[in-house]
Amino acid sequence: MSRNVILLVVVAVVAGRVSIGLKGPGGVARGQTTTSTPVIQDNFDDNKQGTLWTVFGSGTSAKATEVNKRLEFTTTADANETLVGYIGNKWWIDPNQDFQMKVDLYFNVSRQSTGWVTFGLTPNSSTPKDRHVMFGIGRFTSFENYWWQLKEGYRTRTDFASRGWPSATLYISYDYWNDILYLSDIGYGKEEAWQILYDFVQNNWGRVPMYVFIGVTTENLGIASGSVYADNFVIDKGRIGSPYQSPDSNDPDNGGVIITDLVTTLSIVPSTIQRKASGDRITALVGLPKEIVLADWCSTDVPVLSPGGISAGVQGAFTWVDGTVKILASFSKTSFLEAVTRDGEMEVHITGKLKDGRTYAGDCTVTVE
Ligand SMILES: [Ca+2]
Ligand SMILES: [Ca+2]
Repeated sequence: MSRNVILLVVVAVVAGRVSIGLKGPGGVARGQTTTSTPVIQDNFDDNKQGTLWTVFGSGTSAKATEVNKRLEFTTTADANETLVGYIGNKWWIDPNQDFQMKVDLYFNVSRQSTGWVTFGLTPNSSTPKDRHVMFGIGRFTSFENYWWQLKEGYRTRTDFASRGWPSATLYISYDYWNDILYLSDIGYGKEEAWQILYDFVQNNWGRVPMYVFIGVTTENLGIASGSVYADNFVIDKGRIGSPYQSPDSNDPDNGGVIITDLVTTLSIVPSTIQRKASGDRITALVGLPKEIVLADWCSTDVPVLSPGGISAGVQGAFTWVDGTVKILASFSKTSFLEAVTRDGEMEVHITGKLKDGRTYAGDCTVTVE
C-alpha cells in the first residue's frame, strides 16, 4: 500500500463527494443498491433490529441503535475500549467457501480522541472483543484514518492509513483455496487489497463458524447521535451457516435467515471437552419451552450437533420435575474433535424437529483443551 495520500479529486456519481481512499480515490459511501442477488443484505431502513441481528456489548456508555434508516452508534466520553454493535443472530459465515462482504461506514467526530466504526468477523459471538479481525474508519488522537486489527487473545496485529473523507465503503473477502483474507476500500480480492492476510484460517481460529459484526470501539471518545453510523451491509458471496435457518425460506425482512420455531436451552456434559480424556461421548441436555409436552417429542428425528453436523447416537426425552420436557442426546466426541481443530472456548449448537415438524435449536459455550 502506498502511504502517500494521493490527492485525486473524484466526484462520486450520486453523492457528489470528494474522497481519498486507501489506494487513491474511492471509498465513498454510495448508498448503493446491488444488481446481483446478495446472500444477505440490510439497509437498516426499517429502523428495527429484527431477527437478523442481535446487539453485543451494549451498555449505558455505548449503544448501537437502528434509527434514521441506518445503524447509529453513540458513546459517552467515559466509554473506554468497549466494542459494541450488531452481530449475526444465530447465523455465521462458513469459512469452507469463498466469501465477500461490504458495508458503508461514516465517522465524523472532530474531538481529538480515539475511536473507530468497524465491521469484521469473530469466532466467538458472545465476546467479539477478545477474538476478531475487523476493518473500519475513525481516528487515532488527532489523525483521521482507516484502521484494521486482528486480535487472538494476547496477540494483536494492527495498522493505520490516512483518511480524507468521513465516509467509506469497506470490503472484506476471503479466498478459500489459498486461505487468504483481503481488506479493501475499493473492491473484493487481491487486486484491490490494502491488507492481505495469508494463512488466515490456519493461523487463527481454524475452520469454525465466523460471526459477522458491525460495531464501534472508542477510547474515551464521546459520540453523539448522527456522527457515526453504518449502512448498506451486504454479503455478496458466501455460505451462511445456521442450525436455526430454514433452507427454503426467503423472508426479505430477515435477509433470508429465519430463526427456528423454538429456541431451547442447551448444556453439554462435560462442558470442558478434553482431547486426551478417555471416553467417546459428549452428552447434550436440551430444554424445550414450557408449552411443549412429551407427546410432541419425535423419537425418530435425530438431533444434530454443530460444529461438525454430527447426528446423535442415542437420544431420549423425559419430563423434568418443573414440568418441562428435556431431550438427552449423546454424540461422538471423536467426530466433534475432528471438526474442531483448535482449542479454546467455542459455541456449539443443537438442532432437531418435533413430531409436528417444528424445528428447535439451542446453543451454549464449551471449552476444548
Ligand atoms: Ca439505510
Ligand atoms: Ca432492521
